[in-house]
Amino acid sequence: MASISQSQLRSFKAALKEAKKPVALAGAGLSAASGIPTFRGAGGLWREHDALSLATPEAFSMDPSKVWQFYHYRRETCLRASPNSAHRCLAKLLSPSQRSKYLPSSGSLHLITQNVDGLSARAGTEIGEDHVTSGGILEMHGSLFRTVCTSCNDVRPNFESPISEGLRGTEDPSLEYRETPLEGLPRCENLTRWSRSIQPCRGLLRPGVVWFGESIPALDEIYEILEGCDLIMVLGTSSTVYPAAGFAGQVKMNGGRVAVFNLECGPQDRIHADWLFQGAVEELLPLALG
Ligand code: BJW
Ligand code: ZN
Repeated sequence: MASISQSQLRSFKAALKEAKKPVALAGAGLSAASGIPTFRGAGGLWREHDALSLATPEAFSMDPSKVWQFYHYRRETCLRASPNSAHRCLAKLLSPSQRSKYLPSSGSLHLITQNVDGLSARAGTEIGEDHVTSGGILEMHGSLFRTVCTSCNDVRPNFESPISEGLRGTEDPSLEYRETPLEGLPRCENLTRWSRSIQPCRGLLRPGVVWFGESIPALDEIYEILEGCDLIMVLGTSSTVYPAAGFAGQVKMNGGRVAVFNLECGPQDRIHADWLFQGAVEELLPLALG
């Protein structure tokens, strides 16, 4: 059970209640209690592979079968998982009908999540279209439940289980790895004109996530959200992956305050934190919101 100083708790709550532009930045630790493995902790391995070594465009072009089986396994895990108490707390802060208990009456929260698991949205808050003005959830590293066609660039939501027939059954890592032939991997259904007929594109799909070395599509929007942010809650992230790892420092530099909630706080956290709540976020956040 997390132990938490009552005076720290009171001062954080008071600051949140006065925050003009609060932001929450979430990482894998937010979903750990839902059974979703983090990247850098125990569980950051899939079969014998470091999860991070599969999260690159190079890994996908070298071995699309392996990378798709890794993402198929994660999609299936997430589809079976449920949001935890930390997701539900954030959903209350995001909800127009409940947020006034925790935020100033005119205030709204922006949740910038690095997670691709869709659990924050499933906790009750829709992913907004206009994040900058209305608050809401921004999935900065994309989503497991979106695909992008490598031929025609079509982007669409996809919650199919399994995502393709060729991947059916491969989500069980205790079974021996068998390569899925390219034609059995997820293929694009986008209708495309081929000379006189209209047919599905059939290009190879990729997961709609942001891999290392790729740009963050919503970065301008994020910087707009961070501008004028006077309180950022940093929740369950190792703060080792940029640009997200720089957000707390940026808020601090602009005169804002930083509250860190993490099982194991790292050096980045200690530099910036005005409040350092060490423990499980699914226990700490309900205490902090009371
Ligand atoms: C709990 C808990 C509980 C556990 N309660 N806590 C500047 C300097 C150096 C390098 C770069 C730089 N700018 C960009 C780069 C390159 C690169 C980068 O940052 N590399 C670093 C390794 C140094 N960044 C990029 O390439 C980004 N693109 C970019 O910046 O484009 C422009 C550019 C490109 C190249 C050069 C320069 C500029 C893109 C980054 C994309 C990251 N993608 C991934 C995969 C997404 C898809 C997928 O899920 O498969 O995103 S990698 C992975 O890391 C994933 C995560 O979102 C991300 C962050 O991980 P997170 O969430 O912090 O998880 P963990 O596991 O690290 O930590 C868990 C934490 O939870 C721990 O602290 C635990 O203690 C805690 N915890 N249980 C509370 N119950
Ligand atoms: Zn296509």
